[in-house]
This record gives sequence, structure tokens and C-alpha cells, in this order.
Amino acid sequence: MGHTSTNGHLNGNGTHTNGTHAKGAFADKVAMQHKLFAQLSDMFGKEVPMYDKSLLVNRITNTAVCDLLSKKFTGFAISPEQMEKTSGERHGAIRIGRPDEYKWITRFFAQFAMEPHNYYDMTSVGAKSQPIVATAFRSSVNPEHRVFSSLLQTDYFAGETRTRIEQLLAKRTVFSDRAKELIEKGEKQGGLSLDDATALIKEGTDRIFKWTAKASDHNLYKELCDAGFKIAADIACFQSHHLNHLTPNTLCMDLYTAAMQHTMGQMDEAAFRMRATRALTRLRSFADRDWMRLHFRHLTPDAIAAFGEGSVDDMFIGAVVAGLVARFKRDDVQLSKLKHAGFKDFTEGPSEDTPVLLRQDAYKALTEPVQFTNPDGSVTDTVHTARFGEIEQRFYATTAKGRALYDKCLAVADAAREKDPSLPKRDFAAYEALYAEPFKSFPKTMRELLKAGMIYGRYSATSKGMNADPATLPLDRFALVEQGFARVEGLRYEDFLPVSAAGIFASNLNQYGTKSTAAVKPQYTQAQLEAVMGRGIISTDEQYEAIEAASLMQMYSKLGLLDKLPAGERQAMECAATKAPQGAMAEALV
Ligand code: OOG
Ligand code: NI
Repeated sequence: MGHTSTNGHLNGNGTHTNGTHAKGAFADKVAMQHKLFAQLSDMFGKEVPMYDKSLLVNRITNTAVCDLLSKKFTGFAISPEQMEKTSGERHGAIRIGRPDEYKWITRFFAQFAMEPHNYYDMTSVGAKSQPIVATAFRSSVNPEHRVFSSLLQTDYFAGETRTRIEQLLAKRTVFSDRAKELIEKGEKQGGLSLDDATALIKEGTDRIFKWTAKASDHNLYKELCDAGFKIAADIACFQSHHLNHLTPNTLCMDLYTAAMQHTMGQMDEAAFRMRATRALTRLRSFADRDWMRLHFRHLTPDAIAAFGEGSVDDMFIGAVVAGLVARFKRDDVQLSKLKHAGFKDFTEGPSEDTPVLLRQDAYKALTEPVQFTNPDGSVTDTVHTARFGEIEQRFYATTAKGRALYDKCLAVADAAREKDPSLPKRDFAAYEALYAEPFKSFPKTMRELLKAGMIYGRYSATSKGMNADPATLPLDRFALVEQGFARVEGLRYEDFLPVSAAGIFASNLNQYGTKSTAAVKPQYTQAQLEAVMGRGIISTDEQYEAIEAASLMQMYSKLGLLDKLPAGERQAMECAATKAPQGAMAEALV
């Protein structure tokens, strides 16, 4: 695949993922995955008006970002459909109570080409530990949707509590007979017809992931919450794997968070103007062509290279900000009129100037009415606080070296923040500077990050390179890129971060974590979760490395340089490349 210049987005089978192209008699699983997430998003929007409004705020701020980008890059424009698609990416989170349910959910997601990626042991993340192990279901290649799926470990709790949780969980039926039948049919046939896949999606939105506002056994709920086991209460007393959040992607975290705080009534107009101006001014300088490739996957490198150099002056930014201020005065975005618990004061992840891994923020969990039916048949009307509104922006996938540096920087930055927790509210600029300081040791551009070995890249030969005499070419990958014989793009981070996830559990449960009450805290392993699922978990560090290696092999081969590589280097590359997911190379649209 030298120079495919398609505007679509390809999946492993080479079919367009945004249509509903059928493969044989079966619906395309990735197309069905998009449909599942679009419908889950509709379901969640109806259940949670705040979520629906947050999508609108994201659309408004993303449009402002694109206005700026089309001024900076002449020839860049985005259609409403592309904007919907760019902003349509989602990750959800569900918490599951029983191993058999976990196996069903594994099989359910497989019907949508989503497989378990990475093992997250939340029982051993220090003070934020939870009685949870998890994996995330997603497609291996170019994933657009993911679900962080937790499994409650009941043996984390001592005798009686454990028994009561297990007894209550044993009574529920999350998967209907019809859902099970459809999943089994899909497995047997190797796919589902459009009608059957649509019916399975409906099982998801009508039952499996649906919030019912109905729960069981208020006494147990209260005891668990009072003892610090809110997470177990959130799982054991409810009747479905209700989505506890569904996270869209934003093109500019700092603009979005300022807009949310403003429309939620936490930030006045003057402060919003300042924050929005600051965010857009920064974006003007760091949104280079690599940034464009990272954020707009429908744009090919050729299309991006063809954009002209425009310019954005301060007056233009002023006009965009004025437009936002006016837009946020309209009735449809008065989020302060909805009942809410506020927006977080700071964003999790790297500092705003360090484009690695992911940045996440959220409006805090909402307090929602719930009706409990008790074992004696009586009814308790009360409230439950669990569902919250996360947002994220994804950056480059780190190598082991990059990840180690990230963990080190994060620890220092977090500690500095914890020393002065009210700083973000008092003086946001000072807080940002404080938080960015430990991340100074990180390179800030894709190229520097690649050169420093901090992130993974995907390399490809250019036509200039393929037409050149191999004898005249350098061997060094960066030299090849610099001289135009090859191209590179950074790989996007497609996974979760356990420490960030632990922080999310803690902040939305309003509880720091739970210590095991078992006589001896059990040890949990990936093999145990794999046994529950009846299949292996994919390790994505290996995959990122494999995609880089496979792309290098292909590049060197196309440039006629493969034979010149030192034998050891070539062997290591060949070996790593064997782990590349199927279809990964078709994704290199270079
Ligand atoms: C899962 C939290 C993990 C993330 O973005 O890290 C997560 C949960 O709260 O159930 O979604
Ligand atoms: Ni999340």
C-alpha cells in the first residue's frame, strides 16, 4: 500500500467503516460497532440531559477549533458529517458483578469486533485501590470506541459481606434469552445478519447497558456505602451493566473545559474570555501538520501536505472568542439550569503542552433518583450518585521509556498540586505553570518525541524515496524522513491509564478507595480474568511496537535498504513485527 489516497477510514477487511457494507450475508462488525455506539449515545443522552448538553458544548468548541484551523491551513475544511464522525468517538465504562456475566459481555462485544485489550488490576494501585480487575474491549486496528469493563472481586470482602453481595448478584438476569441466542448464532455463523445485529444492539440499549433507576435491597446498599464499599453497592444492587459514563473526544481540552465551566455557571464571562483566548492562542502555535494527522484521521498525509500556510492573527482569535461568548448566551446551552454537581477544577494526565497518552476531565457524578425494592417487598425512594460526564483528548502512544518518564513527571506534578489544592481555582495560570514544570523534561513535538525514543511511530517510503538509488540513501530512519525519502506519523494512544482510571473511580464515587477486608488480601492475575472470559487478553505495548517494526520493515524493503540493515537490528524488527494486528499495515495511508 504505497500511495492510497482514500478519504475513508478502512477497517481490517478493507471495507469502509462508516457505511453498513455487508460481508457476504453478514453485517460488517465494525459498521455495527459504530451503530451500537451511536445508539448508546442516544440512549445515554435521553437518560442524562447533562450528557446531551455536554455533546452540544463539545460540538460548539470543536467548530471554533476548526474555524481557527481552516484559517491556519488554507484548503482545510470540515463538513458537518466529518465533524460528527470526528467527535463521534466514544469510550464507555461498565462494572460487572458475576464472572458468567463477564463472559457474556466478552462474547457480546466480539460480535462488534471488539476484543479485550490490556489487563488493569485496580486492587493494587495504592490508596485508590478498588475491588476491581478490568480489561477494555476495542478493535485492534484504528479503534474508535472502547469500553472499560470492570469485574467485581467479591473475595476482596470478608465472609458475610461477600456472601450477601454474591446472593444478591445471583438473582439478576442481565442477558435475556434472546440476547444469548443472538450471540450464539453470531458465533456459530461467524457473523449476524443486519436484522439480527440490529436486534442485538437493541438488547444493549433496552436492557444490558440501560439505566433503570431501580435497585434492590436498600439495607445492603447502605451498609456497603457506609463501610466504604460504594463501588460494590453500585454493582451488586442494580439490575444491569448500566453505562456509568460515555466519553466523547474533544479537539481542544482547555477550550472545552472552560466552556463547560462557563455554561455550568462556575466561570464568569471575563474569565471565560481569558481562558478561551489562552487555549486558542496556544492551539495556533502547536497545531502543526502532525497535530492535524493525529486529530483528523479522515485526512490523509497527502491531503494534509497539500494545505497552504495561512495565518491567524490575534484579531481573528478575538472574533472566535466573541462568537463563543455570544453562542453560550443562548437558551440551549444554559447548563447552569440543569441539576449538577460541578465540573472538576483540573485536567488529569500530562501538562497541556506534552502530547502523550491522554488528557481527561469530567463534570462530577450526578445525584439521581433510585427506587429500591427490599427483600420484604417494601420500597425505598432515595438517590444514587455514580454517573458522570467525562471528556478526553488522545495523543501519542509512549514506549516503555516514555511511559516511565511520564509516570515520574506525573508523580511530581500530582504532588505539587496536592500541596496547594485550591490553586487551580485561585490562579489558573499559576497552576498550569506549576503542573507543567515537572513535564519540562519531555520533548513537546512529535518529531522530538520520536527521536528521543519516547513514542511509537509508523514509517513509510515516499515516491521520492522509492525512485532514488538505494546506494545514495541514508540508513537512519530520521535522516530518511528529514530528506523526504520517508514519512512518519506518531501512533495514537488507544488505551486507558490505570492511575487515571483509579482517580476517576475515586472522584466519582467520592471515595478514595477500599482496603480488602478479607483475612488475606487475594492476589489477582491476568490469567484468572482470561479464564473467566475463555480467551486471552491482547497486550497493546506489544502491538504498538509491532506496528512500528512492521512499518519500518516495509519502508526499508520499499527503499531497497533491507539488506543493508545490520543483521541484529533486522532480526529484532522482524521478530517484533510478527505481533502486528491483522490489517494494521493497510492503515498506513501514506
Ligand atoms: C471506570 C473508570 C475507567 C477511564 O477513563 O479511565 C475509565 C469506571 O469508573 O467504572 O473509564
Ligand atoms: Ni472513562
